[in-house]
Amino acid sequence: MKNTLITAVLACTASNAHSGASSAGEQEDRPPNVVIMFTDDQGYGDLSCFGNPTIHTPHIDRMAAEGMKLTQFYVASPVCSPSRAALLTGCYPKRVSMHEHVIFPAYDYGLHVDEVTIADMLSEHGYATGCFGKWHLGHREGLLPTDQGFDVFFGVPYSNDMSQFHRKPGNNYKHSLPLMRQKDIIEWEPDQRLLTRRCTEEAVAFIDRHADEPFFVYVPHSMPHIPIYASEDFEGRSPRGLYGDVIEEIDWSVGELRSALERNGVADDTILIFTTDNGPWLPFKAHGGSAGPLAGGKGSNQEGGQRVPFVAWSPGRIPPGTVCREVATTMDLLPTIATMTGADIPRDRVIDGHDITPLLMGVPGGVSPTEAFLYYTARGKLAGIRRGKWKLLLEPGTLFDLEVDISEQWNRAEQHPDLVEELRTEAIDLDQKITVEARPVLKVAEPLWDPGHRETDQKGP
Ligand SMILES: [Ca+2]
Repeated sequence: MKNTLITAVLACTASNAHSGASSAGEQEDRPPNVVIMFTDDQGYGDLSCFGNPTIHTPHIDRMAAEGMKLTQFYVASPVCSPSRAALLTGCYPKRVSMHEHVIFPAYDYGLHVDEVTIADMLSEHGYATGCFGKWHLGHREGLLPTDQGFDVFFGVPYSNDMSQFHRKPGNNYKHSLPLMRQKDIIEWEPDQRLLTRRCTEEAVAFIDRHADEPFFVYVPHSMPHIPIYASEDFEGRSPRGLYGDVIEEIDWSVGELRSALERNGVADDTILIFTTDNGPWLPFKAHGGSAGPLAGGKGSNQEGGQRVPFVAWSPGRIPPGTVCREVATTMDLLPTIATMTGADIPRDRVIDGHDITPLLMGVPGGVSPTEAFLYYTARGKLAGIRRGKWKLLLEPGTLFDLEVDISEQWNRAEQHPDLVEELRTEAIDLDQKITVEARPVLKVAEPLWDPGHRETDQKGP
């Protein structure tokens, strides 16, 4: 059965595979820098290189033209915190007990400090590490980026809506949005029009400071999560409206990071990745994004909730102008980065992700190492499984051929009852194993700041 499914998976398209192989086997003195841009709630259809007709993203398009697009790339949850936990640990959110929805300001837990993040792994390997943007994996003592392998943190600890959109008359909601540098709050309710620009400038300055050593730069922009804001330079530019302006400013951010790499002469020593944490937030209509041809959005286990745009660029490593149609996930990034940098992957624990270096290098005939991918709801309940081209959602028991039917329109369950039962059993078995093996979160009793602080502070825009 497995062989049948593997052969059913389409092979990678690698039109220039030879050019990517040149440095793959060479041991350079310096391991490559890693830059990951991880936007918030951006849809599969929100980049021009992924088909958007009105949003203009020339910098990301150029990354794709000179690098690789992955068209079947998944995040491990349709919401923020679990998705971020999976990216940074290479594990299903449930394995690290971060699966039960997102972290709110009053929550007393976060990703356990004993987990090995990509930042921990690269820090151990001699990298300078910085996080510039939205964290959202816990914000009490011991849970912040500087506790999880990052030398530097500049940004917001949780979502940008977790003060103004939750503070309504009569609901007693007192939490504010802090802007932080390391563990210090430098502003309450920062001007959100400037968040993308300021995080970009901090990341660029970090690259300038650390260009002489290997570095890991993680840029989880808080945009385009609602409430959306663009700076004056971008507001009113896009025919798509403010949402388009926000994406175009994020695209500018990609260009700034790339310029910093080139200015410092390290572009050829860097792997630059652009992707997003979950699908678009559709109820917000024009202020939410588009999943393009995919059904559903943020919070959904339809493809629009978890399949996201992915572009990787690394001159001399990743073959230019290529498209990989294999299944891959954010959980694959930790083991892949370990391979590409020579860092030690954690061996004392289970990691769910797989090394996709051969896919990114465009090795001809490369196939996905993911035999089965589990879908979980926003609240962490097992929702379904993808194996090969087939996707089963346990409730309501729909079966889709995702390579023929990307929009999940034609339920094939009645034609394939045996396959439905086989996939259901496999999903439940895999989930039970993860449940039994799950590692704990870290609970911290004392908050770092008084949640009611903001009442005397400045208002946001
Ligand atoms: Ca998100």
